[in-house]
Amino acid sequence: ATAQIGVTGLAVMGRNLARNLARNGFSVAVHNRTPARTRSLVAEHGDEGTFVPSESLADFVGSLERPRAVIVMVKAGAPTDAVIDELIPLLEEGDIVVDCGNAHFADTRRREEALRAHGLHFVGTGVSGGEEGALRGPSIMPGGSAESYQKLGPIFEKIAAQVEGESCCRHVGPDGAGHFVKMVHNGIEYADMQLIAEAYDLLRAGLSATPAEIAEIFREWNGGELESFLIEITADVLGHTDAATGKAFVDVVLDQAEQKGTGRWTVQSALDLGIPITGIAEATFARSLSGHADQREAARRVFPDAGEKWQVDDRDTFVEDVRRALLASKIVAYAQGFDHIRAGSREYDWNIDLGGTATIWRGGCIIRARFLDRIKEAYDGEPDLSTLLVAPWFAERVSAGVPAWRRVVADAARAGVPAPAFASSLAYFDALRAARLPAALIQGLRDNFGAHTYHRVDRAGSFHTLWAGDRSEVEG
Ligand code: NBP
Repeated sequence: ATAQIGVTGLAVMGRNLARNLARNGFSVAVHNRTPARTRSLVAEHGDEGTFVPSESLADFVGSLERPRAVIVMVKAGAPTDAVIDELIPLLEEGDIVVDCGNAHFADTRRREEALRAHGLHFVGTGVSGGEEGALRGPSIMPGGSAESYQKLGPIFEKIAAQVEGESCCRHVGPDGAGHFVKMVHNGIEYADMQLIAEAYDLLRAGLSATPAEIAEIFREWNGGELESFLIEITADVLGHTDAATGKAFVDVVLDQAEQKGTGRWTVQSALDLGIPITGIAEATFARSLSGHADQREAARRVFPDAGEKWQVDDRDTFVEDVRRALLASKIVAYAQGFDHIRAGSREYDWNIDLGGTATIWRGGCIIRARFLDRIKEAYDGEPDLSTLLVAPWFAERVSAGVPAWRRVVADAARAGVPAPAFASSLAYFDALRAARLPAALIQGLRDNFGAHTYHRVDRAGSFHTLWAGDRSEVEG
């Protein structure tokens, strides 16, 4: 046995992860169901490090040092279960199975429990950054036992992206914690992209600007507080010209956003936990809406555009307003995402370090951004922070942005430009800070039709009004 770690599943992600391990000096056992992939990896990249190829799973397992660490990088779902079932009889107590696929955290919890019964560690690990990340340094979110992390930590922390000398990998928490955090990461990515798309749409409508002109605005924004990978590539995509037609690339792409389902998972989980992640939900629904071409066509016919042109008065003020509204809405989306992680951590006893999570996302992943440093500072400074919105750095930006935020949302509504994530983030902010919410009326209605009772502001206890009787109040 000579290999320190193994990878089974050598499609694009597994192949690149194995290469990353080898390039970092780790000896890597490699295996794939179809051996041709294993052979081509070794033939094309064998000189990058030490690969120990095997054509059977038994030989692969036999080539690993104990305790064995096997990374499974196959299609999520049934293929992952099939590979795990094949591995179990080949492994021995204390060995570690790492699932780096995009698994749902509930599946990870189930698998962890099943493998624990066999004396094996199961480590559901979120890996973000796509193909390039897997090869050059992804953001890595490992769950599973602390014991398994003793073996995996030094390896994963080395192959992960590094930002200012700090690794974008750290142990997230037990069983499904890693995949849960990866799921919320993807949800935040949905919100971030929707907000960027709305900002672009508003700039385009309000300024009658071309995509190339808007690319310039994003390039400028990337030099400031909004600096992030997504803002950077937005400038790139908006500035791109379609070779076939000579038109702006963004104008020749069908305007129907697709999804693989992690946004939906995030929203479903948030509903279960009772956490209002309105930004992520709006973003997920906005993608769904864009795909309903028939309904859009029907609505367009019945409610045609009035044809009035929207032209903002002052270009620079408007651009700055949109920037501030984008930053404030983005802060809301991250605040909600971190609330969701905290709720999951409490529900499943994961004890997740929120500031540490922000550190993992500073590099390697799609939502890498300058302001993640501020999130880390906020939670490190006050681990029980009630919401990121009230942490000083964020509170300042939100307060300073409120007038702009209101103008942008109002302008969008007047001009008929849909800005669901901007509007809903502002509504969330206003609801959080409201002295009184109309929830009191909802409680009254519930008591009226269903005797569901209510609490009073002036006395402890539950109460019910005899709505159909003499309207006197009784203890509920
Ligand atoms: P795929 O998701 O396309 O899966 C292909 C791999 O699964 C091949 O190695 C294939 O073997 C293997 N496989 C299948 Br399918 N069924 C199998 C079975 N029953 N037994 C054994 N092996 C089986 O690969 P990918 O695109 O590299 O993605 C791998 C994982 O990483 C997925 O979970 C994916 O969701 C995730 N992912 C993450 C990111 C990211 O940015 N984090 C990006 C892309 C993918 P074969 O060669 O014999 O058919």
